[in-house]
Amino acid sequence: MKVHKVCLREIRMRLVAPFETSFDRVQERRIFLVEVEADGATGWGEATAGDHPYYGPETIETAWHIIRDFAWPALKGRELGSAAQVWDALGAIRGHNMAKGGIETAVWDAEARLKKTPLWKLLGGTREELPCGVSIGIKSSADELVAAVEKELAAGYQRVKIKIKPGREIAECERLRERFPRIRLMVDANSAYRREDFPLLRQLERFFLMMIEQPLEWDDIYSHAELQKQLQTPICLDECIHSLAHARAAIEIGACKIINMKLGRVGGHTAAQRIHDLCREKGIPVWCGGMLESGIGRAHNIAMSTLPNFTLPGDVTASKRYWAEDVIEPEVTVSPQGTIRPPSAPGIGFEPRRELIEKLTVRKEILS
Ligand code: OSB
Ligand code: MG
Repeated sequence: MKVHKVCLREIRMRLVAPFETSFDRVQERRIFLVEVEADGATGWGEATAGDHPYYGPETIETAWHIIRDFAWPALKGRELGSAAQVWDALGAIRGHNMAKGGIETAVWDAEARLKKTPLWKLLGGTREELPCGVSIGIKSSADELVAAVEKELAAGYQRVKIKIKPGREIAECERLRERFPRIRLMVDANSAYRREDFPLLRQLERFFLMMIEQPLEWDDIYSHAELQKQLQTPICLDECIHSLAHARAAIEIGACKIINMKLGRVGGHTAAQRIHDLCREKGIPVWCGGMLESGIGRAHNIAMSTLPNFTLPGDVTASKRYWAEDVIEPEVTVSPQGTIRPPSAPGIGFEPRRELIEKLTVRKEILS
């Protein structure tokens, strides 16, 4: 297989409601889509970088530069046995996993379409019904938070994650536990706490959280191991895990008991499979995180989540939770039991809506 042509494209999509984390509040999402042509088939991927380097180091601008000036030259004219070789073909490029993931996942989609098979099967997926959770952004009041949780539970979602930041976490968890004593509840701090906050984080133990996601700094695996020693509640790492080596280090020193997998943060399906396999061997469950993706990224998340060790509910939800109109056909839907069934159509299993995508495009560049 050879990649003949790449189309880089930025689209703008407005979220149905603003999404707030400890580092950001977004309503207008800039989305970077990558389309490849390989042996006559078309494949789509999403590079999940955004406006700013406040989640991880990349932005749309850096990802565009890396794909155009380094990833594409590394792939151009190269005979690939399979999409599984793209990750290693890009091996000279250090970091920039969202850029790599954008193009790598697109090649996987193209290969699955060439083989007329669903991508999830090509990846070795086995799970036919995926449990879904929701990620609820920071709200302006506790009443609003309670109402948001109520709505998601009524829709069937199987676990609730709330975003926290220092100062309101205890009161919010208290309020939610009073109202919903038995739900599967977890928190995500997006690195908002420091070593001085260990006593505060220990107070979260009484809420019986499923896990505390990424409490400490994005590059500080070691301090998470120190914190985990003081906690019964499992720590789940998100921002800290950019590679197989990070995952191994985190597991071996006891920095986490669970890993959040994101295709962008780890660099695509091959990197995710390798981390998945290591976690499986070590008895560490994984789940699929989200980056407010369009339907393209969502479809790839679904495919990845069919791997056997994705045993916990992911942040993969219905298109309509985020978008009035998604860029794929059909949209992603969730059953009343809070599950998603992987599609049976070839490739990512959803068709990109070209006309809509064209209409939403603010910039485009073709590489050939
Ligand atoms: O930390 O998981 C995160 C969104 C943007 C950046 C980081 C995160 C998130 C989410 C949203 O939690 C998950 C989703 O897409 O539903
Ligand atoms: Mg997170």
